[in-house]
Amino acid sequence: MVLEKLGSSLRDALRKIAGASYVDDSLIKEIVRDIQRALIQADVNVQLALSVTKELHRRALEEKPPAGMSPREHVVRIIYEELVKILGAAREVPIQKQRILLVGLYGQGKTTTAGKLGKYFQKKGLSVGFIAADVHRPAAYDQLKQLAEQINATFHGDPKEKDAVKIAKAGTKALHLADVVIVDSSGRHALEPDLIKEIEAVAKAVHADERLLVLDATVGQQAGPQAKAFHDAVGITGVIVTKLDGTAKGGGALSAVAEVKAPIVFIGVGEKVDDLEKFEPPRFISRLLGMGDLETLLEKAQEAIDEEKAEALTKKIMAGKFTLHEMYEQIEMLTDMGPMRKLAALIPGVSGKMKDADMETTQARLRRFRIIMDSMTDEEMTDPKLVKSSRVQRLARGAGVSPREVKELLRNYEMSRKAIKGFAGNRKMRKQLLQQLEASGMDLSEK
Ligand SMILES: Nc1nc2c(ncn2[C@@H]2O[C@H](COP(=O)(O)OP(=O)(O)OP(=O)(O)O)[C@@H](O)[C@H]2O)c(=O)[nH]1
Ligand SMILES: [Mg+2]
Repeated sequence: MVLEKLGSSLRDALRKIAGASYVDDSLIKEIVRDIQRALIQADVNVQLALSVTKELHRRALEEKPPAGMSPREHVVRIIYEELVKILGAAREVPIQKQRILLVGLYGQGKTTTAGKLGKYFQKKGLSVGFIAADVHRPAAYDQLKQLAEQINATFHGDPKEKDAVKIAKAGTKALHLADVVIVDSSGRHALEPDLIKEIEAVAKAVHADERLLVLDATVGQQAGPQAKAFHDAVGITGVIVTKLDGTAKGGGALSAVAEVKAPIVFIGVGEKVDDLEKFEPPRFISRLLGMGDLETLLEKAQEAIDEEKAEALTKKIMAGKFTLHEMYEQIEMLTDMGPMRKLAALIPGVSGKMKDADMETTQARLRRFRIIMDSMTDEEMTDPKLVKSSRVQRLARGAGVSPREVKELLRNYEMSRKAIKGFAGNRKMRKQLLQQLEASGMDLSEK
C-alpha cells in the first residue's frame, strides 16, 4: 500500500484528536510529537520533520478556528495543510511537443518509467519516440526497444555506440517527427562524478525541456543528497516516485522533493506500462491521512457526544427538572442541528415536521433566545419567575433585542414547562413520549 506505515501512524495521531473531548495545549503537544515521530520513522529528513512540526505547533496554538469550524477540525486542517506544503505546489507536465530526459540512480525505474510516460502521452494523442542513451548496461537497449514495440512508439539506439551524447544527438535527429521524445539514461550504483558529467552533457545535447528525477520509494534518507546532486547537474523540473505499490515507506521521496524544490509529477504504482498516476498533492495527503475516514470519524465523535448530551437532558426533563438552564441546553442542541431534530418535539412552536425555511426562521429565533439567556444571571436562569419588568428592560438592552422578544422567550419557556409538566405528570402520555423517543433511536433506559 501507498506509504502504508506513515499513513497509519498519522491516522493514529489524528484519531487522538477525534477522540479527545477538547483540544488543549497538552493534546497539541502530544499530537505534534506523534507526527514528528511518524515522519522520521518514514525516512523524512529529520530537519524537515522538525521544521514542519514546529510550524504545525505554532499554528495550532496561535490560529483561531474560523467561524463554523471546531477547534478539532481546525487542528486537523492545519496538519493537512502543513503536510501538503512539504510536497509543494502541484505541477503538471504539460501535454505538448517536448523532450524529456529521465535521470536517476541504478535500478530506480527509469527505463520502465520511460515506457509508462510514452503510453501516457500517446493516450493524450501525441506521438512518442524513445532514445536509448544508457550506454553502460548491456540489456538497457533491448529493454527500451521492447517497450517501444509494445506501445508502438518510434525508437532510436545503437548498442555498439559507447558515447551517450552521440546517441542522444543522433536520436533527436532521427526522431524529429515524434511529438514527445523521451530519453532514457544510465544509472549507477552511487553518484559518481563521471555519471554526473555524462548526464549534464546529454541534457545539453537534447535540449531537454523536462529533466525528471526517477526516485524509488524505498530510497530513504539518501534521497535528499541524491536529488541535490542531480539537481545541481541538470536542474530537476519534476520528480517521479516509483514502486509506491510496494511496501516502501516513501518518506525519502518527500525529503527529496523538499531538497530540490521540484514537485512530484507522477507516481509509479506497478511494473506495467499503465501503472503510472498523475500526482496530486492534496489527494495524496488525503489518502495518506485517510481524510475521508477522518471526516467521518470526527462527525461520528461529535454525534456520539450530542447523543449523550441529549439523553442526559431528556432524562432530566422527564424527571420534572426544567429551568431555563435546560431550555438553553435544548436550544443549543437544536441550533447546532446534528441528530437533535428529535428533541424538537419537546418545544412548543418548534414541533412537527418543519420546512427548511421555517426551520431557518426558528433557528434565528432560537439563537436570539440564546443571546438573551446569555445576559441572565444564574439565579434568573434557575428561577425565571424572577424576571419582572425592570429586569426585562435590562436583559433587552444587554442582548440588543426588544423587550417584546425577552417576553416572548419567557412565554415560550412557560409553555414548554407546562407541557413538560403535563407529560411528566401524565403517566400515559409520558410512556407514549418515551416510546416515541426510543423508537427514534434514543436510549433512555436508566443506567
Ligand atoms: N512494483 C514496481 N516495480 C517497478 C516500478 N517501476 C519500476 N519497477 C521495477 O523496478 C525494476 C528496475 O526498473 P528499471 O526501469 O529497469 O530501472 P532503471 O532505473 O532503468 O535501472 P537501470 O537502467 O539499471 O539503472 C524493474 O524490475 C521494474 O519492473 C513500480 O512503479 N512498481
Ligand atoms: Mg534502465
